[in-house]
Amino acid sequence: MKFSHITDCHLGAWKEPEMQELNLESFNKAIDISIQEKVNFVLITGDLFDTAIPPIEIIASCAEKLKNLKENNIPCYIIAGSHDFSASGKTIITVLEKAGLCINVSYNLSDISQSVNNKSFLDKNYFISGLAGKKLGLEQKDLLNFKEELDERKFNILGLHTTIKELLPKSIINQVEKGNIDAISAEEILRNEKLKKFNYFALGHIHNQLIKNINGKIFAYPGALFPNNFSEIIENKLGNFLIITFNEGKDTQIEDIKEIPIEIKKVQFIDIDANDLNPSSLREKIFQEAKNFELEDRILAIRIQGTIENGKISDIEFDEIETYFQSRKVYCLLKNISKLESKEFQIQVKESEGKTIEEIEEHVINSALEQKVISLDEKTMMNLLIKNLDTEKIDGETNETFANRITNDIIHTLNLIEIWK
Ligand SMILES: [Mn+2]
Repeated sequence: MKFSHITDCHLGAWKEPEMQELNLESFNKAIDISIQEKVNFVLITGDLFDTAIPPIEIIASCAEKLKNLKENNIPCYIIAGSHDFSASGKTIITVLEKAGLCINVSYNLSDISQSVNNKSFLDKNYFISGLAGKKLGLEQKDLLNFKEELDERKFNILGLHTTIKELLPKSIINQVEKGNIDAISAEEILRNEKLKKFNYFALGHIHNQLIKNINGKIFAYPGALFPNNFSEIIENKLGNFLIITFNEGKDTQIEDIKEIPIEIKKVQFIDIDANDLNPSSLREKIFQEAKNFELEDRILAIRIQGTIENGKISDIEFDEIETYFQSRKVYCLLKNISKLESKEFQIQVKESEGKTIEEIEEHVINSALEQKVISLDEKTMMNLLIKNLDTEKIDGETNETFANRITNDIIHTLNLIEIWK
């Protein structure tokens, strides 16, 4: 028998429509490959969606694809992750499940016994249970409370959406040991008499592909199905999932783990050092560097970092840069300027050191007045607004009255009473 292990699709995550489209396409492709490969079932180990209630068009696209699986009689098992899980239990996965498009095998820690009694597995050669990931990871002690008896004649799979210590790189394991990162220990899981009867630990949450045999059991993160942000685009470039083959019958074990990369678009990464440049020489440098690459129909990820010598970040003509790349026919331009600074800004920050918030506010308003960006009247009004907004809820005040009080104060300050009526 074989199954697809897919995780961290994060459908709906990207704000760029082009990237959102690729994200959906990657899911469609993974399902198409699973059908072609005639897998017996699909298991999604969390974060299918980026939020518990995603936009309608995202749900619709996903539901349409899950229907393909159903038409091919391939069950789709799912556990909720940390993104599509909500504490109140309100997740769109419930809707998909009620429509018969998937089977949620993740249980609350209190009713995990339900999983062993799940009728979906009565006549099957395999059994799946899982725990939903929570916003802050799941509790190791709750997991270790697993008390159900597994049928060892079956291939038993445990889906977990969490961080497993032993799979992390050494540098991060140190952080776990210092207590800076929460993680669950695989060795501890395997010391538990009940849990060690699972054959395959189907993991999600970590977006890199990490697979390890620990004491004869496989712990596997397939890697995210689609890169989820700028750094994943430049580091991972593409998404992945796994197809696992296991034998049936008495001596059930894994025969093969196949890594399936999903590449829909090529990615070109350009790293620009902005040190000692000004907004216009920076723009020229970007154009110069870009000449070296084939960009048509590619995702272009540009990272600009460093400190520009003169001018402000806002003086960089990003519109013009975008127009240039449109003419080069890039599929989508992603730019990261989170580590780009200007000398001017650094001086401002230095000047603010050791000052109180009020002093900084006064300084900013006064220099705006000096540069004639605002008038004296506007300065007076700004000070009043700052005062209006610098308030907190009074004991016993409801949200509604609190909001009304602030709104009324501002209407008076801005002289809007006539208009407001
Ligand atoms: Mn995730």
